[in-house]
Amino acid sequence: RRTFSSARRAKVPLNEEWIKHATKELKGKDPAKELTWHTAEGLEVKPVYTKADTENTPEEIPGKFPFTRGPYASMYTARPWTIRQYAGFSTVEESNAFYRKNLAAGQQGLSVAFDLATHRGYDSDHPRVIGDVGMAGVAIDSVEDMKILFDGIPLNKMSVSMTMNGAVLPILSMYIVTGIEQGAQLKELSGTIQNDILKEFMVRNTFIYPPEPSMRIIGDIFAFTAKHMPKYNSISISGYHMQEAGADAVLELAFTVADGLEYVRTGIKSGMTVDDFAPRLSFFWGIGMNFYMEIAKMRAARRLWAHMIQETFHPKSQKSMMLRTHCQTSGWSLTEQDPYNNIVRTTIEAMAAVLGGTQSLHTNSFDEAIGLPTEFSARIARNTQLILQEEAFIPKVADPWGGSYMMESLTDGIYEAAREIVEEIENMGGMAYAVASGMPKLRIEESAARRQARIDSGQETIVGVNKYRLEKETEVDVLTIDNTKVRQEQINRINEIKANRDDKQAQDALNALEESARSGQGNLLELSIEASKARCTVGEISSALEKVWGRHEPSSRVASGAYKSAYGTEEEIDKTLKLVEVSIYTVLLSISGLMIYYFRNKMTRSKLGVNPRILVAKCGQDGHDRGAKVIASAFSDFGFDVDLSPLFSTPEEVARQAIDNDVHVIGVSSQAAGHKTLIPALIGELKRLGASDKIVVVGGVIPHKDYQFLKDAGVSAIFGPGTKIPEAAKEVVLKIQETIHD
Ligand code: 3CP
Repeated sequence: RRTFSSARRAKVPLNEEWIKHATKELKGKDPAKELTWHTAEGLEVKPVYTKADTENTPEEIPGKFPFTRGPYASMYTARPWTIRQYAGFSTVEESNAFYRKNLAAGQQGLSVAFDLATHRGYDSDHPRVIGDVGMAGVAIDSVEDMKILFDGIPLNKMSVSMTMNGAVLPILSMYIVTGIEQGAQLKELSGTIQNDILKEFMVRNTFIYPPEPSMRIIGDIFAFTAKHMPKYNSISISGYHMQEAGADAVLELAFTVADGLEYVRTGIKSGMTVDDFAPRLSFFWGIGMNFYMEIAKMRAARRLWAHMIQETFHPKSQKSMMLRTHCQTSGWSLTEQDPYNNIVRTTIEAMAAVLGGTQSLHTNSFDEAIGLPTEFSARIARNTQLILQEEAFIPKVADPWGGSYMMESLTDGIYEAAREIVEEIENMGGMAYAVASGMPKLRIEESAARRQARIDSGQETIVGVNKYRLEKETEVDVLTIDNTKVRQEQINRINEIKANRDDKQAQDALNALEESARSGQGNLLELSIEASKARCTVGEISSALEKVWGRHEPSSRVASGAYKSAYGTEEEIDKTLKLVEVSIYTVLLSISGLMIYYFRNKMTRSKLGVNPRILVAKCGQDGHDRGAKVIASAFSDFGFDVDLSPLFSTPEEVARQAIDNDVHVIGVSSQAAGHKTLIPALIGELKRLGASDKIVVVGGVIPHKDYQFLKDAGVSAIFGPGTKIPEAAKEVVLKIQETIHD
């Protein structure tokens, strides 16, 4: 059982008079005991709040330090949040058409999603990215691609956000060169680059280089944009991905603020004062289904950031302490089952983001747990925001929750709990040290496993998944991408660019980058701009630096014990484990009779040894590993021997690991739409190596229409989102038994 410090307990006891009334209503039961709720963060939420709860709450107004009530005084009453939908579809031509259509239909800012090959600094012709090109976003190889992406979209007027971290230098420089070649001035370019590498090492995994040189890149970007691009937000310090990876609200807030403090130190180290660049730091939160907590988190975040910056760096400008943020509704909260429910979920989450005072918002499409969004689902997602903005009169009041007994108490509670963790990290020496120690990653993984156990055990309800499940699910359309075609088109364009550029100019620019990486001299963004002008590709710019710094190799650990401890009592988990045995018994008994069961079971044990072995694998450049980590953790709690494949393995490498580790099962987790290319390649390689007896099961975001394709390719079982892990474990054990008998 977890224990929390006193910061998470309610400060003021329940109102005495209310207790009397409630006790009567509950027919004598103690309402404090019966009705007090503990959130996933361990925060105590009372059934009622009264004036006594806010006695110590200071009087605050929006637009004034510490900005709890919002960064701007007038907030949405003067200017509503920016409707900024995150999108990118395979090719630059399709993405450009989509952006233009959406802007015409009411979207107000752009947000570019890149494919995973681009994120990891590979050109589309690289052999490691065969299954990734154009799958989860747009493929960009050179400035020529970027120019088509923004064709007809004037970059001196439109603010553009780009989610890019690993390959931030080539991508940001290509955007800048596109702006220049469109005729814009640098000082006119407005938008945001994600550029948040620390959280990549913790959760999102699209890093390229090791931490130290990665932080130098950030310092160089801060310095360049502070000097030349005053309207540009140089970073989007992101908690979103932590929440997606399983962090609760307190962890998300604390780790993000701690990341922010580390970035401020990075900027100061590269020669600036805090006021030179801190006003252009921006934030990014994930907004899940815990409505009150999410609003309180956003209010507490602004207060915590303002206090920490003031106390640590003593800025002169108020703007240096003002937290502005983008929000995205939670992708993880979307369900594959009864998917139209996701429209409702997204609306609730969008309301929390808005009532929490976001500056910019992406609302998810309802079909994102099944596949890539269609034009129809994207329209509903955008209209959700338009309706909140233009029909519901929500923007008419700044911070409407201000003064609520409950909301102010919850804001204080989250502030204190998060501040404790921020201070713990600062005392370790800051987030760079904490990340190197693995502490934040492990805490997030434990939190993810605990949350999954709360859901699997029914402590948390998900309508249509663990309660009120439909007997028959409706099929919904999802977008299909012909990855082979996209890849070939990209390769043709790379060849054309290389054939037509001045090779010496390109080589000189790459040499200058390599030299700067080696010597530590010069500004890497400035040099990347020269390389992009010379038509060097994303892959070339990335490898010029990789030659000096190498590629970062992540290590994988399994957070065992967390699933089991949150599932319930030891007895319950033992019951689940027994269930596995009983179910094997029942199935085998019914098909083959007692003797055969006895025989099989004995045989299985002697062949399996003590524990079944599974390799939990990610293939290709898909670094979304929450699912893989939760499965690894839970299966290990169920008694499996679990190996985790290194991230970014090719199908061939996964096959080799499975043979070397002598596993019975390979469980591939796929979140980035690469399954139709990567899984058949894995099974083909197993066959080639004479290891066809290895069972392949797949989990993650797999559209139903692809199930048969995967089964025909040799996949034994597919576990979609919402599968209860004990049931998956049961099925996997059965599959192992079957194979061994066959
Ligand atoms: C705003 N302004 C106002 C008011 N409100 N002026 C007067 N009164 C008001 N009430 C002004 C601001 O000062 C600003 O001008 C301008 O209007 C725009 O407002 P803003 O608040 O800066 O809004 P915006 O430009 O939309 O910028 C929002 C932030 C930015 C700051 C958060 O960083 C941003 O857009 N971030 C988006 C990040 C993003 O899209 N990420 C996608 C992640 P000045 O500029 O002149 O001051 S997608 C990841 C998905 C998962 C994955 O990774 O795979």
